Amino acid sequence: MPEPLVSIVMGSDSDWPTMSAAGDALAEFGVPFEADVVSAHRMPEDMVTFGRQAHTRGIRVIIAGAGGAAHLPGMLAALTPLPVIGVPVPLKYLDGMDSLLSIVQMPAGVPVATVAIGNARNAGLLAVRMLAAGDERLTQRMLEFQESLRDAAHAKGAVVRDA
Ligand code: RP5
Repeated sequence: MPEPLVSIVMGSDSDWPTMSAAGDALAEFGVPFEADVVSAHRMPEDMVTFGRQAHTRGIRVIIAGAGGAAHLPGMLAALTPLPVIGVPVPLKYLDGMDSLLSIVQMPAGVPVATVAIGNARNAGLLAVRMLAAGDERLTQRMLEFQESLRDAAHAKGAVVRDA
């Protein structure tokens, strides 16, 4: 098994139905990843250890998802030199707005690249783009993927035009 380049972490296993889409996107591009629960509130010491060590293990990008008082992405951004992509996980109440605002409003100097509420697929694709900078093979695959999006949009346009 190749060593993981991306780490997908989340506050609870209940976040996995949302977060698994990030893993699916990485798998589509052949990017090795790991996935685990690292709760900022329930296992803070483990979170600190993970955040401090991730870059020493060869991880290049962290994708962190959490719901509600979603402190995990921001705390990890404070601990690691790696880019952190935050995924606001929608819960039963507030439609994920609480998660979004918890993740997106970071102070200057501690960035978290925040994707839309529940959009873990975009987190995976953004991680691929980060890794593609400096990787010609991955850049080519991303260009092909973007072409497929364009072709699909054209095909939908044709359905509308012919209606
Ligand atoms: C957050 O609390 C987790 O990220 C999860 O979204 C939420 C609920 O967790 P569980 O009670 O389902 O474990 O920290």
